Amino acid sequence: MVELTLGIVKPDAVATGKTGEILRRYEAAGFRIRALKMVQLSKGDAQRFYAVHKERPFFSSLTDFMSSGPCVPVCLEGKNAVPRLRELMGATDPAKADEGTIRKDLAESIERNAVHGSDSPENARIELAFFFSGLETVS
Ligand code: FUP
Repeated sequence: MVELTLGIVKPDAVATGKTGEILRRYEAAGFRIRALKMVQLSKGDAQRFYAVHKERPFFSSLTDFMSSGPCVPVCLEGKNAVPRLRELMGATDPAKADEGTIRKDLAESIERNAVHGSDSPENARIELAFFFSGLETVS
């Protein structure tokens, strides 16, 4: 099934000049880019985006990091896009990620882990709406 998902090139990867390489990998894996921008989240934006983690011990540090510099949210289209993007990203902790995944090759740590990808089609819809209006998404 062709579906949409949200990828984010996170602030660590933008700051270290890996945006182009990550976008290249999305396209090389067969995803079509349907929307793209660069934004800097406020602390409050990051808290809203990661609200599901608000009780976790890493919430404060995670939301500081996510608001520390610009990030690049991307709307990606493809067959089974949600699970396929998760595969391409690798495990949350880059030390545990499979060879050849974005996080294995390009991420620094479990927190500064280079990319985000929605974990379900329902969350993809919510997260895409967080970053993009209908007008910003091409068909
Ligand atoms: P993922 O879906 O792989 O991005 O991972 P989670 O939704 O479990 O976690 C969201 C983000 O919280 C991760 F990308 C990084 C951060 N995190 C930590 O900083 N420490 C942890 O122990 C777990 C997650």
